[in-house]
Amino acid sequence: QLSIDDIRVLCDAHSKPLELHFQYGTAGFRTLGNTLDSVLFRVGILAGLRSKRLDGKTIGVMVTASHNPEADNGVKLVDPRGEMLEAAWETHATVLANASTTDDFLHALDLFVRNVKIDLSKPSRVVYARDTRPSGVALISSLEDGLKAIGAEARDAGVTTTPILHYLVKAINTKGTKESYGDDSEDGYFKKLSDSFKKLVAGRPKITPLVIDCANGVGAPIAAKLVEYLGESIPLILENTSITTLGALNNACGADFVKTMQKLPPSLVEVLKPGQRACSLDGDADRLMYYYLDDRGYFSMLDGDKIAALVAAFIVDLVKLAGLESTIKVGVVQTAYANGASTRYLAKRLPVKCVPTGVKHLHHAAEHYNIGVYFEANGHGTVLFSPQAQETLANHEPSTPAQSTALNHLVNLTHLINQTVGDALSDMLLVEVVLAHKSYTGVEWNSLYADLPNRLVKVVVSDRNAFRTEDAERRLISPSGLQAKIDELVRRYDGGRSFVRPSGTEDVVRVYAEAILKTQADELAFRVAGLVY
Ligand code: 16G
Ligand code: ZN
Repeated sequence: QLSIDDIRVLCDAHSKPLELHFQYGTAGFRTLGNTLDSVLFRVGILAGLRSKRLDGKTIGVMVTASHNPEADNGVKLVDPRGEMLEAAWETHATVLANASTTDDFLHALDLFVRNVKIDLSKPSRVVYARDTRPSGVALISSLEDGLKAIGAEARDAGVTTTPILHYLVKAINTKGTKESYGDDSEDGYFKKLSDSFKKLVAGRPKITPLVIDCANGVGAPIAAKLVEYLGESIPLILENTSITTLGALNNACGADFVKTMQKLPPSLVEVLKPGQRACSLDGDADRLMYYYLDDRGYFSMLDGDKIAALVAAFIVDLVKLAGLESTIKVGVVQTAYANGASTRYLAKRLPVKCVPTGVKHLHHAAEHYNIGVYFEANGHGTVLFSPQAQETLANHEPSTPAQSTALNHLVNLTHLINQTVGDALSDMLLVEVVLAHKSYTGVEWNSLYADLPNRLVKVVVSDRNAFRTEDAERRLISPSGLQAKIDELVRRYDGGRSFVRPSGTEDVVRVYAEAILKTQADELAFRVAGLVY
């Protein structure tokens, strides 16, 4: 039973800084790590209540700020099926985080418990983890106080990646059922990935060494463990593994650096050889960027769009080969940031849908297909197999050896892919499987289509909320008249496309433009930015 006195005492010890306002946004709560003590305590209570509301199912809590600078930190909740927190609770989280005093908080809590009809006598279970950020240690202990205050049964998953935490949540909640997602341990995760990977590349030519930029984050120790499980099946060279060097995390390395700078992390200049593949993880290992140096040493980047193109085309082919073309429909989900050339490439092969930015939008749209492939250009993405698709794969009787092989590959892909959320390490192995099957080097993969030159700029405006969009953020509905002016500009550029949207994570408006020529894409972006400003 809930003891208000216990909560009060602990809450007093985690008081909210008066001047700060917190918001549960697309990436949970995220701001400077040393301001988040009260938020973590309250999130502990909220996670316990969410579990009670869902009849004692296990809820996940991840402490991370992903690709952000080292001083930032954040926290997000994971629902029982391993998915992002239900949207309505994002609002509850924001309200509770902003109650200014202990009394206000207890009052808000009481109101919330009654409104949402939470039966406090139900059990509550929470599993939590953090990335390698120095502020994480203290934040975890604030979280633990919150879990203690609500009487939750707590399980510490230690220092691990965001996708492993999502995996654990799903594995715990499906344990002992026929939907079992795997053993609910890191070991279970590594075994699941490495066993399916080995089956998928069996009989293929030896894979050439792959360099992994671990962003000096949690991907480093986790990739090091994965290496042990993968054995000889793929040679991995781990770089940027300094997780205890202050200031190193995401600094001039990692997936976000590569995507925004469109260049090699300086730390890899001496490491990467012409022709060799490399990839970068971000600070919590849920984003992935590939790249290589060509024979002349020029850098080429293979982003989330290129991964989507590679993977979707491979899966479509396997479904055909397995004789399941008419029963299993494959589709792709992208955002407005997807390079126009990738959309054209994909749309020739399968249905493509565009949704607003943010993993929850992509994930939900992908659930509408039998097999849904979703990737953001920034490298976050995964593939979802619907329950019916998995059932079909399990029960289909192949009529030829070729069908049987394709069917096996598809089944193994359902194990290799972390279907709960984008997972850089799982996605990396997926890419390696496709490259091995196609006998592609980075060059051949890159030539599936040529990226249209593009430019992203951010504009500081007095009120970003004045910018409202429609059509999956591709058009503005306000400020009035602005979209017509953008259209008028875009018409003057060969292959021109541009859109403006308010950021969900920073107090800015983002302008994206692409055109046939690099100079034109730059010019279009800056002229549209001029309209916005
Ligand atoms: C968040 C989103 C990411 C999106 C980014 C856009 C999740 C887990 N993360 O990091 O998917 O690409 O925001 O940021 O949903 P922006 O709104 O500032 O452009
Ligand atoms: Zn991340």
